[in-house]
Amino acid sequence: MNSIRSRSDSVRDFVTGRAQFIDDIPLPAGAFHVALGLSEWAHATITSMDLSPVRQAPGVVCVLTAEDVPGNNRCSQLGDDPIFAEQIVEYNGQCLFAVIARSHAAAEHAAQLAVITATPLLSAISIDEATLQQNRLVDPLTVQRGDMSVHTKHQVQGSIHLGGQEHFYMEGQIAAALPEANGEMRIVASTQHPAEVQLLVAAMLGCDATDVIVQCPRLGGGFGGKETQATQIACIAGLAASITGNACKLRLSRHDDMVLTGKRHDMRAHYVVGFDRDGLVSTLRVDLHVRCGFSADLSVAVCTRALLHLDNAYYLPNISFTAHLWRTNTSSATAFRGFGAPQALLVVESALLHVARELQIDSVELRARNFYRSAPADQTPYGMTVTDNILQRITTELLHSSAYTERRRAIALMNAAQPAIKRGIAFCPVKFGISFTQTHLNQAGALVNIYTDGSIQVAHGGTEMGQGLNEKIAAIAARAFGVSSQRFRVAAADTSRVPNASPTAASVSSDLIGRAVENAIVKLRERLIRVAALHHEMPEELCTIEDDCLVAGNLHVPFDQLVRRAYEARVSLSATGYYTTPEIHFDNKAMQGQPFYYFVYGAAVSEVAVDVLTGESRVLRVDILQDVGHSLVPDIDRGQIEGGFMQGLGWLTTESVVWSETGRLLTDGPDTYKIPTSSDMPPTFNVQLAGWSTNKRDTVFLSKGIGEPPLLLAVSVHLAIREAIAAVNPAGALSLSAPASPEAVLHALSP
Ligand code: MTE
Ligand code: LUZ
Ligand code: MOS
Repeated sequence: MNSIRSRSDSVRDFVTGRAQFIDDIPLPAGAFHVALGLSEWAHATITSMDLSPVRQAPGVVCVLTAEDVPGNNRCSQLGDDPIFAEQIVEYNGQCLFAVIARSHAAAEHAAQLAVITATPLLSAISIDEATLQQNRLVDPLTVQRGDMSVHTKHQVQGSIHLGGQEHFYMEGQIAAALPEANGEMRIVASTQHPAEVQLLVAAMLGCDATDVIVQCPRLGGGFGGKETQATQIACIAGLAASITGNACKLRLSRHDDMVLTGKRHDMRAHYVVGFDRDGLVSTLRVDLHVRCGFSADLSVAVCTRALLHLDNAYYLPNISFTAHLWRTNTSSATAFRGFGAPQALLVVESALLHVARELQIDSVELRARNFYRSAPADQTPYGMTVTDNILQRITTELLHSSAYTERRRAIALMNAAQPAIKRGIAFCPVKFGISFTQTHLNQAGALVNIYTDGSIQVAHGGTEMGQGLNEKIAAIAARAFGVSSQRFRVAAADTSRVPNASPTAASVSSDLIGRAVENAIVKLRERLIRVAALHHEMPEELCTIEDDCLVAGNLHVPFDQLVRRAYEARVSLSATGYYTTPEIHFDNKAMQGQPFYYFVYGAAVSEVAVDVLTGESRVLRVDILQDVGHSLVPDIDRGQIEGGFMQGLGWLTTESVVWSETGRLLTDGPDTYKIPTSSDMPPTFNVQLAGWSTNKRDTVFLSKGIGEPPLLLAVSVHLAIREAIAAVNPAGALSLSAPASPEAVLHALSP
């Protein structure tokens, strides 16, 4: 069979440049293009908006503002994200109006011609300003356990600043809207959450969800940046199409994408850690001060996941973790791979580094002493028992395969002899919780259709963004059915095929969707076997499907024939599947429960060289040992580990998000914002899957989610840079901020 498969075909298409993204899809002749007019004030009352120069510009069809929205002028379920700002603008870059024109260039040109006046209001750009103004988004979130007043022999404290991160997906935010002859509005969008786009486009148009169909063929990367914030783009394209009755496309320029949409949450963190002579941590207090931007978006969920990862791999008997969510006049910080957990990890690992330095204990030894162990040292601060910890074995194997101890010794000698270039080596373990912490999101549906030629279509509500979901789903479907993966075509996400899907996020998609697809396939398999058993007068227990055949005793019937027989016997060849994660529950107020179905574990050892004269650093070697349970598709998992690590490396070394004091984003293009390139890959990069690992939970073929956890491994690089700095200035190394830019490194080096 020669059907198109998901990844095998995508890979070829990516490499040859033939893969179609939304901007490549031909639109009906005469389609219009949309561009946005953005605020230049961080916080202001708009006093006048003269759009006549925009309307009169060549090629312009019309201009849209809040007044043109027939329904709800909101693009978030919480309701605090206007599609178009009304009287007040809340950040520099916020959308004020949209221009519809006959060409993309005409729309972009006209969008610059508005004459707007405004009266500035008091603004809070930085976390410090928001703190001074007590500009809280919500009350602080806290997780607490034990007694923080217990006496500890030693105590140290410190502060660290962690920067944000721009998603820099290759395909920027884009949506096309096509009014259908029957009155439906079809939206083709680069979104991780088609179902939410459907709901909010319908609310915006003042129609029902059944009147809107959202499709997502693929994304050229999402990384969390299209979990909620693709919705505004789709709403504006939908409004333009509804008002003009014509197909309309909105593709943001990279500049507009960067200033309009939110990024990873940056934070200022403070820790106080109490410990005994052996380095066993007894108390840990952490305060996270978080820049959330102008609206709530996913900030509460992000901060919740941050608090639930401040323990990382360690049993910390007495803790008090607080997140302060500050509202600022900047774009609304949003989901980004790891969802608060990477920030939390850097904070707790900084605290442990501090303890190791204070006691002069090797930091690997110190970490291992504090690992989760057997009861009662298997209790997380949020009341969940860690039952699947494999970090001891991962640590032992990785230290051995990376020759950590020998290299550490050699580096100490090298540093003593070398004044200008200092090396550092560091180990970092990662434990990452899998499941949405909003328990209700842990559900998925699927639709499996067998056609009478024996080919099979699998539809699900997830989106393919390069993480290889569709290839994994095809592999799961083939295994569950007992037929070859060549038979399957995994359909593009479409809200009219599988409704009410959760966002493709939290690394759970292969778990949830895989099980939903399996559930549908079990039904179809049973039906086919019943048909065969009746036909061949065999007991059902003796019939099975394997290797593309029905097998019953000595009988082998090709799958196509079996399907044909079932069709003639008038048996349905279509089934839906559904899955919800069992056992999990979480009380978001008390911050207690079992929010995660299981944990994914991994560890990295990274070695860096730091030029103490320029502050530049370079990663020389990285060794990773990563748990993926039973890998569904090892090549994909390896790609996720390498890619996730590199994305984390960028966050912690070269990527700086900088706003001016007046709230203008200064890093608004690739010239000022530096993501890693292929030349930043560590020259030695050893990635091993822990092939012996399994999943103690009943996940699909005992696999584990892998999309986000490897990003956290890059914390080892930040720790290694601090080890190198410590060879010059031990105290400065502790407070190195992230990213470890040359400026930050020089600052940490200076006494
Ligand atoms: N990999 C690629 N190539 N592109 C992406 O956009 N997103 C990441 C991760 N890996 C992403 C990626 C994020 S943020 C998540 S949550 C997961 O993929 C989502 O997909 P999954 O649930 O199938 O793992
Ligand atoms: N999105 C979300 C996420 O809504 N809830 C989560 O818990 C989550 N975790 C990771 C990434 N995205
Ligand atoms: Mo990923 S941050 O859950 O989209």
